Amino acid sequence: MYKQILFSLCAVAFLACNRTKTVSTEKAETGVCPQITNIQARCSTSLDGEWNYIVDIYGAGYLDYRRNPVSVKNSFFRDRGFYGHQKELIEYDFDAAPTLHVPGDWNTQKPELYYYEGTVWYRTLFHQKKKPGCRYFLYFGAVNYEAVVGLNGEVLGKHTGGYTPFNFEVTGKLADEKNSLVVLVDNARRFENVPTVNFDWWNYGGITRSVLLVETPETFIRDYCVQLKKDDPGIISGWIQLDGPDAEQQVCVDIPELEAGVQVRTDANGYARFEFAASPELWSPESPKLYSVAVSSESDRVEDRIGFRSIETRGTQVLLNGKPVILRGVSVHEESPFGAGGRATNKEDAVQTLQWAKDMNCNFVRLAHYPHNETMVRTAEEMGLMVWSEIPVYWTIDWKNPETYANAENQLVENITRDRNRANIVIWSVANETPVEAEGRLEFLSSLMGKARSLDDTRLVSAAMEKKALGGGRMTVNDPELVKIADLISFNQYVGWYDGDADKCDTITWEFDVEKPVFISEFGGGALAGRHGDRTERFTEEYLEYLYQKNVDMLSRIPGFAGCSPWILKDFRSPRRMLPGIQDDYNRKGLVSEKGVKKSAYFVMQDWYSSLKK
Ligand code: GCB
Repeated sequence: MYKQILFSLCAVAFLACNRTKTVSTEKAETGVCPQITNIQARCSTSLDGEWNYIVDIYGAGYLDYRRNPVSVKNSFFRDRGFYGHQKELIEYDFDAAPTLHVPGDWNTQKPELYYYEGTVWYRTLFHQKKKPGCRYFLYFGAVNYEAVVGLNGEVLGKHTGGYTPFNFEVTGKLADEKNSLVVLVDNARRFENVPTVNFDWWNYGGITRSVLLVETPETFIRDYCVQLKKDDPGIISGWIQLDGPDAEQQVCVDIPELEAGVQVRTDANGYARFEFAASPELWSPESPKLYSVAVSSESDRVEDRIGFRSIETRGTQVLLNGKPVILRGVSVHEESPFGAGGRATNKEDAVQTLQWAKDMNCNFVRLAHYPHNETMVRTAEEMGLMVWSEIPVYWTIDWKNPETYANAENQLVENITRDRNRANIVIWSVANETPVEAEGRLEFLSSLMGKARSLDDTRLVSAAMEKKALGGGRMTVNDPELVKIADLISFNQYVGWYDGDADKCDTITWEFDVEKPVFISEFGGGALAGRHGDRTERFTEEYLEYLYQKNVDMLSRIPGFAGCSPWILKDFRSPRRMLPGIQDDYNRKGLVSEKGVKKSAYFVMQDWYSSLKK
């Protein structure tokens, strides 16, 4: 469907970034320009707030009655509105339409949209005083799942993938007075998408993260990488990428607190590598030290807070800053911790969620099953939590479809581009519980791992795999080929829930024929907070507590055990979970309920992690 509208609506739109012959190379087929990193440090105007919306189940805003695409001027991108032009036949009006808050999902803002999946038009109006010599970009933190973006009646392009940022250049497209920004959002699930049609979380639709109008100089610092050099903790190294006509410039990196820095010259592509000697205090969960880092060019300057650390494996150990560390983790979905549910969007959401993890004695969170918002990652970094960062290659992906691969890889690239300067990210994960026997899967996943490493060879790369019974109570990971290329033997196991009862844990011995750290990326079971009974009765707190005790005993016996991230910190919405009176659209595997009540199993983990700290 989008192909149709894009071909007809966007014919002229994809020149978005071509106003000057610059080193900016937009993805021509989508109109999206290369991602601007560290967006919160840029000069920008927030476009968050109340946006008018129109639910468009039949696609009437862009298709005619034969389902042929209408012209842009007859589509809702035009934002013409009946009440201003009552002599014309116009059957929509954004001014008179109700509003949704941006950022936010539509499902939890409007009861009538709770289960809605499909297309919704969003519109906001804004004014911007344009400064001569400046460039302007519209930046979206994330829109689930597809977004076609129009400004002042012109379609700028399309972005696919619900959890990563994207931006369009709008220099020369801003009006002097009022600007109309229209976004057509579609969260319909499709087989070829990433994730595909089947997943165990709520398909929250909408403009789920903040929208900014960003102002930059003509030539600006679009991206950079500043980190400890791999295998040399006495050197800080990285690169800078400029964007604009004045590509060759003097650029500097300066860390005043360390009295260290460097000056280099960018090449004709606006790119320069650098390295310089420095002895930073290293970032760690115990001491999450971040430094103010200034990156400047002749025409631009941007500041960041950056930490320095190393992460590697040696045999069955994970080494943080050269020392063995056990990853005391928990898995987390991006949902608000404050009862109302819906997508988590802000700092308060992040602090509350991560504080539950800290109070459980965690030093690590698995941000499942897709890239979480940047504030979440940065808050975890400030609070001393290492992060497993993941893209939504989940379950039964369309492995042999090249477009599906390109989409997955694009989400990976956008995720790494946004977060490569975050010291707390220690693992890039490319998939979760994918079927080992599926044709094309191994090529798909090994290409993704290769891509992650080509973009960033300083972190670990893995995936959440599955387990396999070998007979006689012996168990192992079921993915020998992927284990060979991953840095960890990381897999989900549900002994005591999907596989037998909790006592089964006592009967199992784990064995692995590769010497790598073993990370249990999920285990757990369901309980409704406040529901009590015998420890053999499912969905009671007693069952869950016992399951955790037995799992903890079992995990402690795993040879090469390097950590775990039980499933999951908080009960989360999922339409797969329909048991009335207990689930009611919630996956109940949280250690904390959706209302913030800690279940007794939470304290099992808290005690165990406390003992592992010593
Ligand atoms: C899993 C999935 C996770 C599910 C969980 C469950 O293995 O990775 O997304 O939510 O199991 O609750 O069944």
